[in-house]
Formats: sequence, structure tokens, C-alpha cells
Amino acid sequence: MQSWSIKEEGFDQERISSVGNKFLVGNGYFGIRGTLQEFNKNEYPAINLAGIYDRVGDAWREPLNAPNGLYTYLEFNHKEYRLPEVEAFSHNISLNYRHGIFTRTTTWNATGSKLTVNAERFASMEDKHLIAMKYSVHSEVEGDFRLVTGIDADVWDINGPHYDEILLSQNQDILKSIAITHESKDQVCVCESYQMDASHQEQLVAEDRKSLRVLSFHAEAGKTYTLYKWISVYTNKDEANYEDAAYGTVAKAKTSGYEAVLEKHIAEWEKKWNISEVIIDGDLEAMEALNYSIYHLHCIAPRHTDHLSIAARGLSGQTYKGAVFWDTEMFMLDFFLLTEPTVAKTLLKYRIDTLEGAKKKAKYYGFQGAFYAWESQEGGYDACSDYNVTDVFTGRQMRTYFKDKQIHISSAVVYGIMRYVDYTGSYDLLAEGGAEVILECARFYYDLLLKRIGGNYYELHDVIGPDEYHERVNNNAYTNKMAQYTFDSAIRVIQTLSSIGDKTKERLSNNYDLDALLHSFKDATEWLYIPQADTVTGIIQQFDGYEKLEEVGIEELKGRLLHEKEYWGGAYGIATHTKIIKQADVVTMLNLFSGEYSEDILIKNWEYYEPRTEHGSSLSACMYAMLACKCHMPDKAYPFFMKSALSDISGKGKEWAGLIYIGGTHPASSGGAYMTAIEGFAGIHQEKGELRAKADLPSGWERMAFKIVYKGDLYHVNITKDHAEVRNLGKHMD
Ligand code: IFM
Repeated sequence: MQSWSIKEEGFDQERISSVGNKFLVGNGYFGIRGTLQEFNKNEYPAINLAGIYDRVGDAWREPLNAPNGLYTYLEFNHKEYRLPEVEAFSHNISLNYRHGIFTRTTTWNATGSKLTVNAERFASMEDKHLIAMKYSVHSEVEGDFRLVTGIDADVWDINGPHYDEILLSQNQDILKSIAITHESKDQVCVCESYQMDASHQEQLVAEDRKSLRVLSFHAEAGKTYTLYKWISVYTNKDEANYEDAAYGTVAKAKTSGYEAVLEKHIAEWEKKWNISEVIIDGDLEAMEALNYSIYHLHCIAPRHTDHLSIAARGLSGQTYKGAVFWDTEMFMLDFFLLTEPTVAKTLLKYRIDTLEGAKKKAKYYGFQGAFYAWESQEGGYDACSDYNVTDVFTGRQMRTYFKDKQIHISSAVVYGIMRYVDYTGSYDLLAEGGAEVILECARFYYDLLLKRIGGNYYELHDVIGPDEYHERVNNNAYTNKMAQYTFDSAIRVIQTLSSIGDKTKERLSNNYDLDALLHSFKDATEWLYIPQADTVTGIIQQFDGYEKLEEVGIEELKGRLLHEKEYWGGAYGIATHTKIIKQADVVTMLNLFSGEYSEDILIKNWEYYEPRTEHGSSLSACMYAMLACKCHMPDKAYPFFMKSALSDISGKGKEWAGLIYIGGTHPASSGGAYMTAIEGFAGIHQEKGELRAKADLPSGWERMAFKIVYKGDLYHVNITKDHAEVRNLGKHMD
């Protein structure tokens, strides 16, 4: 039986940060870290908001954490009881990941008796601006309670403080805090209200950046008293009347009551699981890890808007600047395509919206077309710095070339859009601007092509592939192949314009010389150099000259580290001059284009690159898992699948790049686990426009069952060791 729950016993201050990620709840509008109500900013609580950013001085621009309306602590007989300051007699937390409910139970020794707090909270899946909390206290002896509760706008920031001004006000029984950002004077409005099931006295207190109420009552021995809290968050970006909306959300929830709001929240989660739950008979650990990964993808899916993407660390905080990477299209998108295509469309519309930013970036570097931001914030602004790593030895910033040389980002956007077209069978996204995105990305790569005097082939030089440890290389196999894929996609778009629709055809014909583009792209795809497998070894070199790099084992290389947080790549990194790579690179390419290579080549490259891969990125393991599945090696795939599926449960992900903290949740890894299960082990794929399953289950798995959406229909897939059944359940209403 699946427990749908993770738990943690005891309190460990060292683990506050990783527990905050692991026990996150969210609804795509915000993510609430798994921290305790009494925590202040030193313990990294955060209600992390999607798609709204601020910058202070020269520091990195990062997403906002809303004023914390959950803030609550207790006093009993004039003494404060809160963690971590007062050691608890017992403490445990749990997350119900079927319904996104976080719970804590803490008991303290209070003079001669025990004092207990039981609390639960959720980010409403029904109303994306609402948080609800239930906070119960209980004492074995009678005494005086004071619950101090309200809104704490003194929030945790990595590069803050982001709020220049906090406007506090109280209207009837609602506390309101409007936080005004430094850079663009955006406004984040938080309203809070409460109900208590006991008669009490209330006193309002306004401290610096905190709007609090103190609720006092005399408690009988052994009786439980419960505080219900309602918190809403809106920003000026949501709607013009955001203050009224925030106010209304809290008032409505309070009128409905906690149980009714909870019921609706659960019903929404049940709708999600009705399609996305994956059953694995014979391996409970894998099933739980996979559904936990799926939980995290649901928590960060933007459903409150139709054009927003997902940050590389989801909504777990400000690491990686809350920026959108290739992670979304290459690792997370398939989950949404197969379970909730409207969310997939929302993610891709963000790229259509940010096309202008991508064109600006290409122009800045002297190219035509669209060069998407490596670390994309709103408007397509590239948050990636030229100095993205801090050297542990000198404390100086190191010049890195992720922003200017990781050109494969544009092809990821194209890949996402074409995948949407193929899996939905709809041209709507192309008609809504996707066609222009593809043409502009192709124009970008076309402009980058180089030809040697007397040479036949076009080459792509001075790039960084997925393996970021080797910078500024020539003819990275992954990049070249994806550029070719982009040319092919652009050709396909031009050739199918009549099916996409007359309006699009007219728009594109007015803005481009389509015949000339077609001619150029056909020439480019035919003559672009694609590194081939060596005729003797079968190995595809990751880039020109890779074979000449030093051969060294990972453990030996680690032995050369002078500092545990030392950066492995860049100019002087320990991996730079060796064959050790950070993450799947050629293997990623082979996984995407496996049909074009013999199984022998696929296996040889898998076996060659795996021992040379550090898996220093959470994006790596799933690519090895998926390619192993395609090579009929499910048992080799299995540990890589589990590594991806467990990445946020185990909390073993890399937390540092040089001196930069990069911890948080790993949605790309979660998406990779999903892809491995569905497209790898169950072998779901398209064949001539039809949905097919070519399953190869790992030992121990007796059955897999799940639903997926394909071209507007819902399918039920049931796979056993010797049988795969794909049953059409009819039209799917998203
Ligand atoms: O996009 C990845 C990249 O491939 C490796 N470093 C982390 C990024 C964000 O997840």
C-alpha cells in the first residue's frame, strides 16, 4: 500500500534547509517551504512567488518571497516555546503528498507538564492565492496561552532585502501588508485573517516589518484549542484590484470554513492524480518515489495564468535566480504534455512571449534570429552572469561562458514546441507565435555556421554543450545535432504552413522571404557536420579533440581536489583537461535521436561515457536511465531512474557550485524520472502518428498502470511482463 506520506522525526538544525525543500507544498502560484511557523528569516522560511523578480544593487536578480502570513509562535505562562531556540521533547513533521498537506507536531517540556503544538497547512489547489493553516495547542496543565500570529515581512532573501517599504494596515479583522519592491516598485499584498475556537482577547502589535496580533486565553488542562488562519497573496501583476482581490479571498475562505476549503483543495488534487498517478506493482519504493516526484511537478505547474514557465529549482526558493533553463522543455515538459497539455502550452507560451528578449540577445552578440536566455527571467531577460561561479580559493568571480556559449538553449525551445505539436496534434501554438520562434531560432543557428576554406561542411564553434565543464569547444555533438533538428523543424513549419492556417501563412509570408529561408535551411541541414561514431570503437566524440584529453577515473580526479567546494570546470578546473564530464551529453543526444543509431552504437556510447560522467547535475541520471531503456537494459536503467526519482527525498543533490549555493528542489530530475517510467520502462512513443507502448520492465516490476493524454484523447495503459495494453478512454477535457 502506498503511504502517500513522508515523515521526519526529531529536529536537526543542520537540516533546516534541505527539509524546507523536501516538505514543500505549492500550487504553481507559490511554493511554501517545509519550515515551521515560528521560524524567522534565519531558518529560511519562504512563500516563494512564481514569475516576479527584484534586483538590489549589483547582486543577482531573484524571485520574491512574499511576506510570511503563516508566522505564529506560542507563549505559555509567559515563556516562549519555539524551535530552534527551545529544545523540544519530541518533534516530527510529515507531508501528505497526495494532497499537499504539511503537518508538524512538537511537544515541549513545560514546568511540570507537556505542551504540544499540532499544525497543518496547505497551498490551496482550488484558489491559487490562498493558504490555509490550522494550529492547535494543548497543555497537560491549566495555564495562560498567548498565540502571537500575523504577517512577518522581514523575509529571508539571498540577495535582498527586496522590499523598500512595507505598508501595514488593519481593516476589521483582516491584517494587510503591502510590500513594495526595490527595482520596479511592484507590490506584493498579503492579507491574513483568523478564527479561534475559544474565547480570547486580542491585541494588535505592529513591529518593524511585522504586523501581529496576540491572542490570549486561559487554557483548561488537557483541552485542545485551535487557531485557523487564512492568508492570501496577490501582486499588482495579477490584476488591477489586487488589494481587493486579496481581501476578498481571505474573507471568502473564512466564511466557508476550514473543512470546506480543505475539501475543495483535496478534490482538486484528486483530479490531478486521477490522470497522473502511476501504479507500479512489485516495487513500492519506486512507486512512492515516482509519485512523490510527480507531486513536486504539480506543486510548481503554473495554472493561474496561460503564459509562464517553471524555474530550475521550482518554487523552493531563490537559488538559480528563479530562472527558467532548458530544464523545462527537455526534462519537465513531457509530464505536462502527457497529463495536462494546457499546462504544457502555458510553459511554451512563455517562450513565445519572450521571443523579443531572445532576439535582443542574439543581436547583442552580433547574430540574427533568436538566442534564448540561458537563465530566463521575465521578458526573456538573461539573468546569467558572465561570472557565474565564485572561486573558493580567491573569493573572486570566475568568467564562465554559460550565457554566451550555451547556444543549445534555443533548440530546446524548438524541441518543446514541436513535441507539443506532435503530442497534441494541434497547430494552435504554431499559429500563436510558435512558428516565428522556430524560424528565428533556425535563423540564429544559420548565422552561426562556419565553413573552412575548401571544406564541405558547416561547423559550429566555440560552444558549451550540456557538459558545462568543457567550455568553448568546437562541434559539440549534442549542439550540432540539435541545430540540425532546428533547421528540420523550420523546414517542416514552412512546408506545413497551409495546415497551420491562413492567418499564420499570411503573417509569415509578409515578414519573411520563406523561399529563401527554405533554401538556406535545407542547405544547412544537409551540410551541417554531425560527429559520427568511430568505425572501430563506435564512440561519438563529444566535441573536436575530446579524445585527446587526459584519461582519468572519477575517484582519482576527486583526489586532486584541494577544496570540497572547488569548481570542476572553467579555465583551471580539475575536469577541464580530462575526459570527465559533468552530465550526460552525447548520451542526451543519443537518447533524443536513438532511432537514427544502431543499438550497438547506443550501448557502446552509454558504456563509454557513463564511467566518465560525474553526474554533477541532477539532469544527468535520467538521460542514462532513458537511453538504457532504449537499449533494452532496464536493470541498468533502474539505479539511474531511482536516483532521479529520489533526488528530493534523499536530499543528496549538489548544494554548491564553487561558493554559490544551488540547493532547492530538482524538478528536472522529477520530470526525468517520469519520462523514464513512461517513455523508458513502459516505452510509450509515437509511431506514424499513433500511440504505442514498447515496454521493458525492470526485474521485480510486475505491472505498471497509468493514464496519459494523446492528441486530445485519454488513454489507459496497463503493462505486465508479457503484455502491453493501450486503451483509448475517449475525449479528454483538460
Ligand atoms: O540547466 C542546468 C544545467 O544543465 C546544469 N546546471 C544546472 C542547470 C539548472 O538545472
